[in-house]
Amino acid sequence: MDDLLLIEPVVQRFVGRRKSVFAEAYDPENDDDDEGATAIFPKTDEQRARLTESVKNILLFRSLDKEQMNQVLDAMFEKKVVLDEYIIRQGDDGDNFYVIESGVYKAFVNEKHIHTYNNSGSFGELALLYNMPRAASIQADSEGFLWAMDRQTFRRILLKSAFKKRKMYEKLLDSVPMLKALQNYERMNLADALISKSFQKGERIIQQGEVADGMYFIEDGKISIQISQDGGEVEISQLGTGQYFGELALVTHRPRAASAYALENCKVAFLAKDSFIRILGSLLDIMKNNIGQYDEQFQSMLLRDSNC
Ligand code: 1OR
Ligand code: 1OR
Repeated sequence: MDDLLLIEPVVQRFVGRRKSVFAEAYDPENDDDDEGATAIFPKTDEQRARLTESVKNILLFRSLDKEQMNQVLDAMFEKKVVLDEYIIRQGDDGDNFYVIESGVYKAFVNEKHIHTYNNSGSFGELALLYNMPRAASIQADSEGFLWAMDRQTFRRILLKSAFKKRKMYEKLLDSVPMLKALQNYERMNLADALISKSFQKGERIIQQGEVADGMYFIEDGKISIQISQDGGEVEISQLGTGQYFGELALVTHRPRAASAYALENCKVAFLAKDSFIRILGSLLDIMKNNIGQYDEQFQSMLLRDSNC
């Protein structure tokens, strides 16, 4: 019973829908849990190659520089996993962060299956980032190999950069209506994946007809969407802060349907195609619905123009 009382508030924080977990009073700058020397685990070339491959797509590592990345690679150690083994138990203190090299792992909150990791990804970051008990249990559904990093090293290398990024995108992600449908945990992963880009007034961000590499959320500034017509380009819409563009080609698997220009100096957050598929997959229906409205908007635009 005592255990349950301990676990509930934690789970609530990360599984609740609309409550922001970014707005933590917790300040990593005032946390001295990140002191101490980093353990180094020597690796063969073959091990290092496997590890490098496993961490390639870990979103939390995206903001690390080369030196920090090397520290991460040095500090990780291999862990063999047997079928049905519990790697993490909900409510425990956090010891390690794990990156999956191989194997299938299931996540449970209060015994309810909430997620399956299939031979890729990572888990165990929440308890270490927020200094809280484990929010979920993770059990192996096959044999496998994990790469682990101890709590001190994780916090020393990753805490500040991860926090900075999650905080930075808090306002933006809160301002995009479509993203309200994401769970808090998914929104945090999205923050890890975003990359800020700036464009000067007049600069082209997307060119009609090109292959898509990702989509954009507007942090600040105005964007003009234009389509080619009679050898020139005509504006079909303008977008501002909190709106997004460049999702259409990713959803339809077709070339860019329009071009996008910065109408003033703009700041946008870019979400690469691979992260889009992983994180926003659950929003595909909402996006398709919004895309359906492009046609209606266009038709009413034509009608308006012909009435002028
Ligand atoms: P941790 O250190 O709390 C358990 O240990 C880990 O399970 C946790 O870090 C995450 O890495 C991982 N909500 C919370 N934690 C999750 C979730 C999750 N999925 C995986 N973990 N949700 C699933 C969202 C698809 C929300 C549950 C409703
Ligand atoms: P994309 O990946 O095709 C161009 O790259 C982006 O412009 C597109 O995703 C949308 O995000 C955005 N038709 C097509 N794309 C549009 C439209 C649009 N509006 C914004 N985009 N129409 C606008 C109607 C007002 C219909 C025109 C035929």
